[in-house]
Amino acid sequence: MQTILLYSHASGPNSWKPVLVLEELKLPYELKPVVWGELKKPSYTAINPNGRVPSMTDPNTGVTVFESGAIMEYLIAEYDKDNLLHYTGLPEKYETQSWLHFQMSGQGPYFGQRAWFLHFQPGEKIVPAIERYGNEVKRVLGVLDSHLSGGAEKKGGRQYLVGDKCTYADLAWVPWDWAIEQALFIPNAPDSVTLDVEKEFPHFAKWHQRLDQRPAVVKTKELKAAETANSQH
Ligand SMILES: N[C@@H](CCC(=O)N[C@@H](CS)C(=O)NCC(=O)O)C(=O)O
Repeated sequence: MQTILLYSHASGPNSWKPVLVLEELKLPYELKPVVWGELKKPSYTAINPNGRVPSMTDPNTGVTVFESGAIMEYLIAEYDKDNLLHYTGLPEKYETQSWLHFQMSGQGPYFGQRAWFLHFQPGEKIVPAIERYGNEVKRVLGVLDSHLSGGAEKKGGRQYLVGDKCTYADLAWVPWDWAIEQALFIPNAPDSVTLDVEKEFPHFAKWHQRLDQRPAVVKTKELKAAETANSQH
């Protein structure tokens, strides 16, 4: 099998979502770091018209894919032949897709905007925006926590979002979840939205810890730290 090329950036969470699948499935891949200044240049928008990372080219099929969720789905469809990270039967197949799409629409943008307004928005801090996205982050965590608690339907709670195994949908949430306590709810934030993850969302916290212990997740986290240290921005 030829090496899959993943265009990425060390510091954002999105590039690390497909890396988790590549690591879990033990596929040969190479990270092709793209510096921020190159993202909107034609040499890169030819690969990803949206000028963001990640994107992927696979010399084995000649396929190019952009958007982290789409890359995960591609890798699963093409290479998870033993169904390690997905289901083929109903309803689990579509439940898994639902959780991935919720991650793409509910976690990525809200967590991302919280980070933007807290850390990167130039000029004065816009507190209502920071607060709005902080509350949305908490709302999304509440949805996960409630589902993982299992409710009356599944006493003792769920180990994973769908069925009884870790799927690509669980993994999709991990890189943004790494940022919650380090970057999204920092002690000197200029708003009044605070968060104690373990106390407020205990089922979510246990699930995240469970995922964080997987060897592929540990390896990806180490790789992210090493790439961040070497990154040229
Ligand atoms: N929905 C996209 C979001 C991609 C995205 O926003 N990536 C960030 C890095 S984590 C990026 O490229 N930022 C550069 C920019 O906004 O110009 C995905 O999930 O792939």
